[in-house]
Amino acid sequence: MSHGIDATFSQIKHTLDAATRILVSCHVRPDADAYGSAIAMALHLKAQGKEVTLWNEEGMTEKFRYLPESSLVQAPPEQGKHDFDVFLALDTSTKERLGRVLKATGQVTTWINLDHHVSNHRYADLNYIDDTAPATGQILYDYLVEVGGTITPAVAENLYAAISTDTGSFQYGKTSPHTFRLAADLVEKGVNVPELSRKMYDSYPRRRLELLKALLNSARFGCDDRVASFSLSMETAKNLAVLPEDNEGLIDHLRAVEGVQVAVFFEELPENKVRVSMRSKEPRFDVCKICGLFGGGGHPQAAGARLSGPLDAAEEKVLEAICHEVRNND
Ligand SMILES: [Mn+2]
Repeated sequence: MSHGIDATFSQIKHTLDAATRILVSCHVRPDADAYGSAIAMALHLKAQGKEVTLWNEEGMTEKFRYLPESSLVQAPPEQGKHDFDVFLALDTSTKERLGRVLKATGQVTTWINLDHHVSNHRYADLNYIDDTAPATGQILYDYLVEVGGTITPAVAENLYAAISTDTGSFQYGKTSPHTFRLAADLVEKGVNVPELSRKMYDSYPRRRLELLKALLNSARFGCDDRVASFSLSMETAKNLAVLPEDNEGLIDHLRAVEGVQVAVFFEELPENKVRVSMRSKEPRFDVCKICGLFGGGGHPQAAGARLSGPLDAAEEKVLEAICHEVRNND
């Protein structure tokens, strides 16, 4: 799967310096780390005078429009293929996770891949993968500091949103002293913490609460109450007019229960597919490994996979695999 090299920031900078047309992109079902990193990088490259295109399969979703300069994000065109000197993929562990962006991409001279997923396939010519970083936003911060890029207030807010959300508000295991120091630096560079936090965490549509009600009604506990799950059928999603981004973070309600080691969210998708998200409370229960059994990946404490339906059969299969893993790692 590996074609390219593990690159340094300075090799990446030299490649970007020599390029004119640069495509910046990030994974399908984007979160604030994907969008925030991509917008921050696009702003940096525009300031360098580059012709920057920023595509995500879904364009800009309603939920993340609070990110400064979010209108830079466009959906890829339905027709035609576009050539670029550099394709810069951020927070994206496999090429396939770029989705429809790939279809609109023609010739690319150099692929660059900056990411923090341990399961990254190193699919680019230049790969910079740091799985000790809690967010791709932190890697981007380190990059900008090393190459002497200017961190404007808009760049700072995008990076702060990326890091705050991917660390669960600076709580998860990979949150380091460096993470707190760079967050402080971003605040000095213009992040309005209360206002941005309100937009990130206290501005959900009521629809999301209705979805949570439905999900909690489907909650089940297994494996001696150490594995908690809930599921969303396409019928319920349709009845509540749920948008894909509405369910982000709801799984935390399951993980937050005392004694629960692994939380699981099952979502029925079209074409008899099921999307599974997992969160684990401790690194010894490695959900990236479990998701790997089903062709997925991610991080040891936050991972996902897609498998074939129907929903109830997928639930049984996955819950059994998780219980096995939990019991093996006591
Ligand atoms: Mn991330």
